[in-house]
Amino acid sequence: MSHLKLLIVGGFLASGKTTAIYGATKQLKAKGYKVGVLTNDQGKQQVDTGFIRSNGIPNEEVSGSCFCCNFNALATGIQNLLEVNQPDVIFAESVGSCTDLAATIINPLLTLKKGKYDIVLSVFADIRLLVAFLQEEQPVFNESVGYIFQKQLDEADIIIANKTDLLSAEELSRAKSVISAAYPDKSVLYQNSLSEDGIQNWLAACEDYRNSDLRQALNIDYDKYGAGEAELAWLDEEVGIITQDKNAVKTALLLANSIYNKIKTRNYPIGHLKFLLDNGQYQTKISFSSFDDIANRDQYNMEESERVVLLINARVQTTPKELQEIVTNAIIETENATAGKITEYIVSAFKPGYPRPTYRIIV
Ligand SMILES: Nc1nc2c(ncn2[C@@H]2O[C@H](COP(=O)(O)OP(=O)(O)O)[C@@H](O)[C@H]2O)c(=O)[nH]1
Ligand SMILES: [Mg+2]
Repeated sequence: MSHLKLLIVGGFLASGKTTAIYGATKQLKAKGYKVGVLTNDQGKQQVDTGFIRSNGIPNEEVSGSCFCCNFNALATGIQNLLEVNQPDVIFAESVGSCTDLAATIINPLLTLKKGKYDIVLSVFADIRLLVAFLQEEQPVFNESVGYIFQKQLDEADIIIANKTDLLSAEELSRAKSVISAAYPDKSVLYQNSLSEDGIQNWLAACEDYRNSDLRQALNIDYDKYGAGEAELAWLDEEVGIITQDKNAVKTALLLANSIYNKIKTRNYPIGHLKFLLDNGQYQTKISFSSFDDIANRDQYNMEESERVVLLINARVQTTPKELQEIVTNAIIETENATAGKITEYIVSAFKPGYPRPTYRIIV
């Protein structure tokens, strides 16, 4: 790699951005490259940041705002990674409900730091959600959320139709014809981000991509975009679980499942529902989405313990109040069912504000 690559990784909630970044950092490190990851969320306690750091990857976090609405924190994060670790490749994962990155991130970076690095915007989409969206099937999310999903893909340098392993060969071939017909001029990768080959292929596509020009800005209605953002309530919460008979991990998993089941029962579409489970020695990430009936756990070997801390990040199409009530009720029920003691430490439930980017550079 001749000079710094800044790989901006966008795309909808739970599309697989962090998974792909993690896989890519492993491959790059094995080849002797230095990497850094910028994580970002509007909440303050981020599962992704915990996950990246627990894997020993140099990290800077932008919290409390998306990259575009706090461009200076993004620029500082990049600078800090450069000064401390001199990475060859920096991955910057944007908030899953964020779009207009070409005009608000890439163009300002290219304008301020002319020629210093190559930028590639990869936009991930869960292939199942993408096909459902393009075929105008019963939408999973409401129209303004769908608007964000569409705008994200429209501005991609490279589209990653991800999680191909979850389709049969026949479904995949149908999906490919629907997607390529919708994006005839885009470079589209059909990817399984859990496989080394998939990640290798993505890195090769990013390496080959050369475009140092300012990007074409999206034609976007910020009122509609802001409405979509506000549809998805946010909850960040840290809970402590203490048990007497060493089954805090099991209790935490029961709690995670109970929260998921309560949201599902109410038919609230899930943007993401993810947990970072920490038993004092190890951390493991657990994710749910609207499609999955079972949780995806990124590691399965967590040892039982008397106490654990569970960090919860939820983005769900409902009100913050209801989301908070669901979690509180799940905690009470889990406590009653297990005799564990569950304490809510830090809770924050909100709707993101109107997106007001620091810069918007249009060509
Ligand atoms: N089967 C499958 N699961 C995936 C793939 N990529 C990501 N996932 C899972 O999708 C969930 C959300 O992934 P994550 O990387 O957190 O998504 P993000 O919100 O876009 O960063 C996790 O449970 C991942 O293990 C993939 O290619 N195939
Ligand atoms: Mg992520």
